[in-house]
Amino acid sequence: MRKKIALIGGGNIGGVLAEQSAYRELGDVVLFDVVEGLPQGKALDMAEGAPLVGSDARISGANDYEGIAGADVVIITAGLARKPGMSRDDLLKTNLSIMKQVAEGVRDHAPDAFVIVISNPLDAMVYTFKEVSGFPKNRVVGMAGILDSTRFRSFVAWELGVSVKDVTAMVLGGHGDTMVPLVRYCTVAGIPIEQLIPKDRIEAIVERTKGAGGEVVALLKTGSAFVSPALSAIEMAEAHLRDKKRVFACACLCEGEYGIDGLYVGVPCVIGAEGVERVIEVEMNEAERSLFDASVDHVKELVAQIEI
Ligand code: TXD
Repeated sequence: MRKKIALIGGGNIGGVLAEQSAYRELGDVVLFDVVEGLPQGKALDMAEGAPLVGSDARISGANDYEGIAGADVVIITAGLARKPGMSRDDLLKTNLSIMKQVAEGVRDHAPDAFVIVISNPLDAMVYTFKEVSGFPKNRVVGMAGILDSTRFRSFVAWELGVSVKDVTAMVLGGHGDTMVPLVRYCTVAGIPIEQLIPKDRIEAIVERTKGAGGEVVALLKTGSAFVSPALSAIEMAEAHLRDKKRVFACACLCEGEYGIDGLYVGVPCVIGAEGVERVIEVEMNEAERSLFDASVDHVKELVAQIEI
């Protein structure tokens, strides 16, 4: 019996999520959107391509929440994406009302699901979903740090001309301009990058990582990055579905960890069959901790604007 994966939002990221979920046979896929025909059309197109990748996963589209009934995993991209010149925070008001509606739909039709929130502003949206749905914190997580860490890894690999597979990195804090790429924890096959890359180039890579989302938005002009965000969420979903105990930077509800009480913030965590199985507290030096605390303060300010 295949698992059921519901994708709430059938747009740019939702389409890649559906394709990757189905073609990797992570489970049967239901693509949900409010636009009539959009999820059904995308699902039918992907289903017709399945013989070419040998996938027997069922793919369908829905405009009613009944279609997601009993989903084991829910990934949420419902909401507006940035346009050039916009910050992620500019999306708060519009996406907040959407997220409340989505949280009620998921609560009522997929009450046992593991939920990955992608919509921006991420730290506020995942908090909103948790508050409205009432789901336990291990079953509600935000996708952000894994994407930011992946971007950091790519930039380091390109700088050194090495395989992306051999670069590990961690970006913590809020998913915005205050995010914290932890240089000391970035290695190439265990070798700290401070032994391999000059300081000024590391600083340039850190800044590019923090601005990477905006760099793509400026180029696309009509939307934001969608392949790398989708692939990041797929890693998280697969870690849960296959109980892989992967360690990722994700937006997790911190209740005491890092001295944070009751906020979703990007921290290292272990994802397995139970969802977010634990948060890992890493040591930070004074400079790193100061940047992390400033990022947490920004998340606090953002969440303070939310009226549930
Ligand atoms: O790292 C991250 N977390 C970010 C997240 C990385 C990139 C993109 N980030 C955010 O994801 C972005 O700022 C948006 O808030 C979401 C989705 O981005 P995407 O590029 O997929 O946006 P689209 O293509 O506009 O798709 C959004 C879909 C669209 O088809 C709408 O019709 C649908 O959401 N939508 C809804 N679906 C269900 N229910 C409701 N109420 C609804 N409203 C809109």
